[in-house]
Amino acid sequence: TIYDKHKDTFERFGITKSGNKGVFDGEWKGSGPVIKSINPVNNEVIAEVISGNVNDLNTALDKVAEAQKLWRDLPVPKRGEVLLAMRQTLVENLEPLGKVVALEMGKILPEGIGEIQEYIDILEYALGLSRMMKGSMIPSERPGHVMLETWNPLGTVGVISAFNFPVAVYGWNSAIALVTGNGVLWKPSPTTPLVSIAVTRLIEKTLRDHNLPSALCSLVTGGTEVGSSLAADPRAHVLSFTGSTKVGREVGQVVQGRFGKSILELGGNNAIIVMEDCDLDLAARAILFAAVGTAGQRCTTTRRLIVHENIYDTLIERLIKAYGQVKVGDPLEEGVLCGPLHTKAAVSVYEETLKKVQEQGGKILFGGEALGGNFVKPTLTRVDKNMEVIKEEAFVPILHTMTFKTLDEAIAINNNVAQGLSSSIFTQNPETIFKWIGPAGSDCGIINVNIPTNGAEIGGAFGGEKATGGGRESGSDSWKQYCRRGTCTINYSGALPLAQGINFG
Ligand code: UN1
Repeated sequence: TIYDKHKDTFERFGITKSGNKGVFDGEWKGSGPVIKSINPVNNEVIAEVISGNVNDLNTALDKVAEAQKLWRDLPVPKRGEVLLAMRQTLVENLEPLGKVVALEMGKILPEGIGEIQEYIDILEYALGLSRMMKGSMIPSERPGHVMLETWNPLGTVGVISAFNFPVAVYGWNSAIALVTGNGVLWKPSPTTPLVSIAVTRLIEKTLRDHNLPSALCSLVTGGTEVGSSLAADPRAHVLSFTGSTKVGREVGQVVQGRFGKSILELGGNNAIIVMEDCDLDLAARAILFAAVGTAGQRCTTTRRLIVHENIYDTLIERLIKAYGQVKVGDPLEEGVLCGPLHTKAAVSVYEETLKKVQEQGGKILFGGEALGGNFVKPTLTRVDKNMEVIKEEAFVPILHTMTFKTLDEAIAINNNVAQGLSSSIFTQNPETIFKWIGPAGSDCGIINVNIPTNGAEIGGAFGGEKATGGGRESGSDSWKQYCRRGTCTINYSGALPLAQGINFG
């Protein structure tokens, strides 16, 4: 079996074939239904996990809150030291963890490892932040007064993550939540429980080694019931949700309804614009990674290709050649660039999307076949910019191509979808670049030039506008969302001058 074949890797993280406990709140437990982790290569069960239920969640939320009371009092650089130790553990487990991601999610091994690397990177970022998380002093209009801005933890950050980045998204959220002094409650995708157990075990050990309550980073695997309860629970002061726009809209409203703070990372419908003056070779290589990487299952995957009409034929010819060389297969096999789709259901999405393309008058230029099991052939279509099918996000490796005549038209096409996550333009012209990143340019949260739409670094704020939800995670000043901002006005004058010069009695 697949478990036996990779027994050493699983045993390293204490994962057995059955009876794994899917809840951690300082202790390993689980009283919910048994869930199966399935290998997308052949849909064989890898291992079984006893997931959590709403009761488990209830207890865990209390445990996190208790642990956070200790954690919040640690000087921030001391928190940084703990994050540094977490980083070390991940470095030591980089490859085996990446392998568990590949086995359970289905992405190729280099991308599985890359995802752990993202977690390592954000821990380094958070370590730096632990020495730089400064507030500010603001000039007061009153004599003998000082105004300060302080940043304190909010309490508990609930993280609901998706199957496609089962580790990195937790990494971004937990590293920043921890350095800012919060506790974390993680509800991973029900289809990737093993890697969340593996990661939690490593974090548990690090916290214990530092004599800290390990419930600080708790885990409750489970389904919709657990997710909905977490969203509705006022003990989750921040709720960071990654998933579909449909579910995200509900989650956002529930969290808003209790005046919690939500960070939403929802669907994308990312485009690349290819200008006539670009380096075509570079563009073709970038497009291949952007559209085929992770079998089209990144929220940042390029789904629409907007090409200047004069170079369309040349570029498509190159892409067809490049697509022809993509090896589809077992994600652990060397040389394979495109693994299986995560679930069998995604194969239907692939087929239905292509059916719609044809019904709406589009054509398939390359691919278009399901290859059995969860495997599909990465596909290029020719569409018209007004077709309905290209307005939806299909989480599969289909790239819709279309032409444009002017830059304004290309930008309008880029912006003419509900989603607003990532975008990129290929050009060598500075005027084009600055228009693209300016007020009349891309309306996305991520606005690239001469690189793919996917594969963002952790240093910037990650997230998007419109139906993507508006949240920003990872670098830049995203950490502020995990904090309670205090505006403090301190009077040391001995008198009581009121603001705005008001005279009161
Ligand atoms: C996601 O697909 O949910 O920019 C996250 C990227 C990765 C993160 C993707 N760093 O493609």
